Amino acid sequence: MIVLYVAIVVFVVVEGALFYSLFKFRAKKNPHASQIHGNTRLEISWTIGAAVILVVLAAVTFSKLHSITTPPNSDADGLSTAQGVLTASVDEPTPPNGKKLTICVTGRQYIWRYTYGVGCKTNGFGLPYSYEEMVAPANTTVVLDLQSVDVIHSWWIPQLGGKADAVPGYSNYTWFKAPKAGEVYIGQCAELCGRNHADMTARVRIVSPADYTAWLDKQRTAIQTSDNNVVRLRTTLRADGDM
Ligand SMILES: [Cu+2]
Repeated sequence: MIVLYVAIVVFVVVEGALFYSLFKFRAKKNPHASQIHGNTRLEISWTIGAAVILVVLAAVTFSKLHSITTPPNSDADGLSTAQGVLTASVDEPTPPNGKKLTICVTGRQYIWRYTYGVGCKTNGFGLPYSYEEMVAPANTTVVLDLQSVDVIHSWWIPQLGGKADAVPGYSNYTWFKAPKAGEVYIGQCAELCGRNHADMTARVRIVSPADYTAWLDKQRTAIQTSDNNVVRLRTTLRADGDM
């Protein structure tokens, strides 16, 4: 926005001078164009003016860079268990107070999987996970560790930040802090990843920290129940000689 405002001022001044000159010195009234030599004072001032604008924009950019690469702390009413679980990763972005919720986002043809509570380098076995829809607590700094198990995908929820590639064998990081429970943000894979690339959508549902904890428990139980059912089915099939 700062760049836009500066650009608007420059645009209005330049275009204003152009139209003023077109009108004031139009050929009908000035059949013989006057030949004037450079105006030293004018030339020096617009050179200095342009340089000052550049310096200001560079200063603003560098002062903001930190907030792009370093996530902010979670709010006081955020998820209290976002304790910054120790990971082996040294490049995972962490808020100044070290507390965050890490979610491993795995891209695969053609769906996103979310493992809650760890980065992708840690074995997330036994942890709750979900596909397609991510559930995240409000007012909490959520750091996403992005990876892929097949081809390159790209995580993109426009309202939660820029695109970040999910690459096999390599972690990319991004983060967001959503302010309001009840919001649903939608996005899609932004890297052509195969035949059903267009179907690879993603959704992030923001809930209150309490609802998040409750949802995690429910998800954990549901996964455990399904796993038990599979084991039981397998045992039955094996006993019947069908497997
Ligand atoms: Cu994809």
